[in-house]
Order: sequence, then C-alpha cells, then structure tokens
Amino acid sequence: MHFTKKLKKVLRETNSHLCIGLDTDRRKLPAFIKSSTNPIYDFNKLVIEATQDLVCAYKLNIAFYEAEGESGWKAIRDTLKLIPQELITIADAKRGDIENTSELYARTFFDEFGFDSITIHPYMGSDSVRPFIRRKNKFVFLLALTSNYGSRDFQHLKINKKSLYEVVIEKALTWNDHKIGFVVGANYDRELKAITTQYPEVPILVPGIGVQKNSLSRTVTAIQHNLFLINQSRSIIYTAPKAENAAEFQEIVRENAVKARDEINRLFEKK
Ligand code: OMP
Repeated sequence: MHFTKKLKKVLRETNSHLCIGLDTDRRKLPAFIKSSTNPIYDFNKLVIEATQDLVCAYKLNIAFYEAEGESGWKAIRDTLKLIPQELITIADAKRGDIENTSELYARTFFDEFGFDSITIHPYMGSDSVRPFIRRKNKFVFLLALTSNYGSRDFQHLKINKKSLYEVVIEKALTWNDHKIGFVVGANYDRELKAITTQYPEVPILVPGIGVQKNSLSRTVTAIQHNLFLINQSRSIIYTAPKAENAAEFQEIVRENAVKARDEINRLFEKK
C-alpha cells in the first residue's frame, strides 16, 4: 500500500497522531530491565505492548541502536517484528550521500529491515534522495526545519527572499510529490501553519514536544491538515525509572501515551 494511503488509514483507525520515539538508551532503563540479557529489546517490547493501540507510528532513532554494536542491529530487527503491520515505522537515520552510497542506505533500512520510512538530510540534493524514493510504498521525511537551536545556522538563511527551508521544500516536491514529507520542529508554529496550509497533502513529522519543552497547544493549533505525526520519545518512555516490574512500568508508559494522544486530539478537534 502506498505510504500516504497507509498513513491516512492508520490515522483514521487508531484516531491517534502520536508517534512514540524508541530512543532506547541502555543507561536510562529501569534496573529490573537493565539486568536482562537483551535489555534494549525487552524495554521496547514492554513499551510496544503497552502502547500499540494508542499510536499511529513508532520511530526508532538508529543512533541509539548503532551505539550498542551488533546487538543493537539485532534489536532493531527484533523490535520491528513486534510492531503491528498496520502502524507506520520510521527509521530516524538522518542519512543522505552520493547516489551510489544512498542506494546502500536504502537497501539497509527499506529492503533489509523493512521500515516504511526514513529521515534524510536534504543537503546533498536530488540524487542523494533518489534511491529512497525509487522504492515502492516507501517514504522519506526530509529535514526541513529542525527543533534544535542550531537550526537557525542554515535553515533560515535567505535565498532570493525565501528561507533555505522553503527552498528545500519547494525543490524536493519537484523530485517527487507523493513520497516526500518533511520534519518540522514543534518550535516553529508559524512555519508549521504556513507549510501545512500551502501543502495540504504533504505529511509532516513533528518532533520537539516533551523534554524539548515546546508547546503542544501552539503546535497542534498551528497545524492545518490532518497528515501529521507528533513524536515524543523521552517524555513517554523514560518517566518510570524506578518501576520495579513490567506491570508497573507499562502502566506508567501507557498513561503517558493516553494523555499525549488525547491531548493532541482535543487540541486538534477544538480548532
Ligand atoms: P525527545 O526530545 O526525547 O522527544 O526526542 C526527539 C526525537 O526526535 C529524537 O529522536 C531526535 O533525534 C528527533 N528529532 C528532533 O528532536 N528534532 C528534529 O528536528 C528532528 C528529529 C527527527 O528527525 O526525528
């Protein structure tokens, strides 16, 4: 199924715009999981079991798995098997290289692991993105406006009165307008409004809620279309450091996810 069709279907069926970020850091796991043989996998399993009916997507930030070496790669594969087929999976890999090399990244994350989508840097231009959009039913979230303070260094530079991120969006949509969406940080509510008004059929992935402390209310109120995913990682998965067992941990994580999903829906419907 085409990615956007899948996204529309999952948004409708789950009634959730929440994407949980599985930024699984071994050092932050509750003690009862840290001591298991596969702590990263076991942690993800508990999170997924507790939240799979509350989310539209899971985003695995690949850095957290690469840092674990071989066992991290295995944890990616095993975690993906736990995610229900109808949900969206995002490889937050932030790749992009010459076409010949990007082809190998696409092979890794799409053909080998089977992710639905991936985050990509736009900096190297069309050929660096091509291998990712050549694949059927796959999707790219191109970094347009990121949530970190360094986003101001380049992304707002003016080119013929337009900001660089606007040029990125316009240009990328000429490469392909149904397999490319954009990452837009929750700190940019004005820009979120403009982008989702101008491109009503282009999905956006919005990080920066929770620990990064941007306003969920301002963010959701700004968004003008329905094709959005709000990512939360630490604020969902790391609020139970002292949980003593699986049940206690899952109850807290589930509560976080219910709260996040309902708050997003309430704000979106209120508009
Ligand atoms: P929390 O701040 O814990 O919710 O994590 C945010 C997640 O989104 C991390 O995996 C970041 O790497 C990622 N992210 C951003 O925080 N800002 C961005 O601009 C882009 C991303 C991303 O591409 O997902």
